[in-house]
Amino acid sequence: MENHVSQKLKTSIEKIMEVNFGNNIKNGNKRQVYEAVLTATNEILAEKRYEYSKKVKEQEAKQVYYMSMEFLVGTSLKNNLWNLEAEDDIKAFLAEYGFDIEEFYEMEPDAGLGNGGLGRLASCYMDSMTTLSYPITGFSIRYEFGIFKQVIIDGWQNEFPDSWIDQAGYWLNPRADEEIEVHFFGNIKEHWTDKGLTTEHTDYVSVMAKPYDLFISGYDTEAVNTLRLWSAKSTSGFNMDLFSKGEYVKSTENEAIASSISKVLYPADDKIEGKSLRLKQQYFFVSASLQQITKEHYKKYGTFESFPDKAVIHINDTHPSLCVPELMRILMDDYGYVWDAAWDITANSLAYTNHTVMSEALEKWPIDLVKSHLPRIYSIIEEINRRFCQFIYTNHPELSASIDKMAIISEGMVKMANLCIAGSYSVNGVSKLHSDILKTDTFHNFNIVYPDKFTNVTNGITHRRWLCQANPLLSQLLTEKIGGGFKKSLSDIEKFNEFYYDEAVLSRLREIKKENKKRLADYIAQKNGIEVNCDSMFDVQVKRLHEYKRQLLNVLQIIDLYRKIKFQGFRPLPQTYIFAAKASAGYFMAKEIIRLICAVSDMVERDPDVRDFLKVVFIADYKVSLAEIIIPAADISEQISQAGKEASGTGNMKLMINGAVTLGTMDGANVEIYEAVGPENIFIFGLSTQEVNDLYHRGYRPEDFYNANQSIRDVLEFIKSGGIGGKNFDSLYHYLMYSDPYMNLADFASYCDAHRRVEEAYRDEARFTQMSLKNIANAGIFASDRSVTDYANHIWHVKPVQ
Ligand code: Z15
Repeated sequence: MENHVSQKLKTSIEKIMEVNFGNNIKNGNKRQVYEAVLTATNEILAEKRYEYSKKVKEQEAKQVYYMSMEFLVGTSLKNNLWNLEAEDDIKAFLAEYGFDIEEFYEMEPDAGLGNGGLGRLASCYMDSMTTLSYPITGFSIRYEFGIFKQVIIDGWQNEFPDSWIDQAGYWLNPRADEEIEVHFFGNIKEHWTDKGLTTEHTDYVSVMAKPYDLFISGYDTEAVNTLRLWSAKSTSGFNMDLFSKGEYVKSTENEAIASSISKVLYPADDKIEGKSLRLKQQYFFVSASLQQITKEHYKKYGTFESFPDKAVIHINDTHPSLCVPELMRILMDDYGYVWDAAWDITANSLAYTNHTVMSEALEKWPIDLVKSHLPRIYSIIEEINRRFCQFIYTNHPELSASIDKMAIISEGMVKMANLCIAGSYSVNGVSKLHSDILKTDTFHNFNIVYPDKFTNVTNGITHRRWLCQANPLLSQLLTEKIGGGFKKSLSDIEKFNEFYYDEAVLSRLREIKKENKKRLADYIAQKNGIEVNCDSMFDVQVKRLHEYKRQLLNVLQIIDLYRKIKFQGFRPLPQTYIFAAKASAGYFMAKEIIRLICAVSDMVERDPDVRDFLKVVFIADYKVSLAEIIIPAADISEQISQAGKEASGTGNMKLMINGAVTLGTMDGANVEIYEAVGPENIFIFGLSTQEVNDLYHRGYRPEDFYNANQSIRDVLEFIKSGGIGGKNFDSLYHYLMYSDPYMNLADFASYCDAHRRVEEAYRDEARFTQMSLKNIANAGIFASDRSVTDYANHIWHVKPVQ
């Protein structure tokens, strides 16, 4: 039975072909029909959005405003059609005219408005909130260029601009009627009025923020939410005087400076970039968003007393931390509230998620930078800091010695995490382990002062994209065996455990994995020119390239394996190692690791003694749409970060739900995967967080592990001697021997041993498929539907709007 939405879509596609192109589908070219399909789908969502937002308004429902510098949206066409339950109909409809919907899917570029886990999490949460009919608005920047395109030349990563809007701009709905002005630089003047001492911001530079709304669909719901992306432009267009004088370049300078704010996403994941433009980006989207939110609230309620009951502003990592002083500024300067009243409203409306404990990722800004760019904001931060320190001295004299660490301003810097903790009513980590580390270690003192603020919400993923859409064969099998209810409530997937001994189901699982491996093998053949054996075990490590994630440890094991095959007659199970990762552009060590992976790949490929047992593939340009091809094909999921460093991980969950078995350390959400599947369905190795800390405090010396282990010596000397294709990797050799900050060498032996256990398990086909089934069937708790329900009930206190 054809649904109502499909019918509407078809009519609309036909109409758009006529109106936009004076054509019809039959005679249309691919580009025209592509545009018509996207435009029609967007229109359906716009209509649904209108109906839903009316209900939200009528019910005066409390709303979530999710502030994030990143939303890693990926592609939208397939997701939207699938959510609208119109995919099959539209596919058939297009096929009637000789168009293959898969080709349209491939034409759509990823909206790569994020780096990695943090940005993708934000997008998963938008999907789940919408599916569960909660009102949420995401706020971010309409970057003209998303995360760079990665091209590998001779093993070295090169970056190219990712211009996505031409081909995917159909989803962006401009709202010129809601432009907002944001102020930078200038001076502040204080003067007395009948309201007391007031502060005026003068001589500022204005930038206009123009919103573009991207509609977020949900599955089996009336709800459609919006992701509002702000674009920067100058207030004045260009300078007509200069233009008339023939100074063409100069005449457009102001516009160029203003629009640079929304030009490009910073490509550093988990590492701070203390640049002026980055600070401007942060304030730009925070200020525009909060001005809009407060304006709407005031129009409706005429007061901000009710603000914390009607709105919660979520700060995704510290990047939007200026929400704290900006909300204070708006309440005081624009609406006349006095400090205490403004603080009461602010500190009861903001909630903060921390995503890392790595010191280089904990944001801090030089005082001078904040002061010059945002003088009014800086003066407010100073006052927040003064009162905060006063509070600590008065109420926690025992912490006086720690005041430098806890202060919002100290050592010439503004400490953004401290600002967020002081200014939010809730602070959460993203896995049980990570949230514990926040309380006992990173923010130990804050936990003494505000014990009730700290909570945990373990991350989750939307299984609709990562299972149903990415792995339709597995989704089909699940539907046959346990019914389709899991699409809306993933806890149903637990029923799949019943098929643990069902030979037919186990063999179906193997067939499905094989098909997915073939799909990936085709991609690899086409892009890398490498033939991989689909009967070999696919071992996958896909994520950003970072030292702490230890792709290097993975390569060391591979080199060890290579040497044992080549020189010691070892005959392992045939295995294919698949890597994909972007390194941030200026991160030398990360790029060296990519170069090493590529060199090992070449070396193995050229060696007839080895290549039938071992393949190594580095797939370039990892992104959401590529992840959707790689992840369903994985047998083994490598999650090998140094314990205590990966806040959660979410790739681990995507791989698990697609039947990959985790090979990992007790880090982040791996700990909870371990609890969910049991020790016999996961491969755990390496030092625990506690052991890492102990070793660190005793003094870690990588040479000790070198001296104690023959394999480590062989591998390191092999690298040093030019064994890897005659290439020079001295920098990596020295890094490992004399620094090794993430203790690769300490975990090497245990990691190699884990690999042998993996091989042994994989050789027992029946047993391995059972492990795989257990992983699928116990992935229910990692649904982002569960995560957002936790947020809604325990942090945001919001209810669905039906
Ligand atoms: C990022 O992707 C993450 C943390 C950060 O502080 C930044 Cl700046 C970017 C990741 C964590 O590394 C990862 O463990 C976690 O799963 C993800 O955020 C989502 O919480």
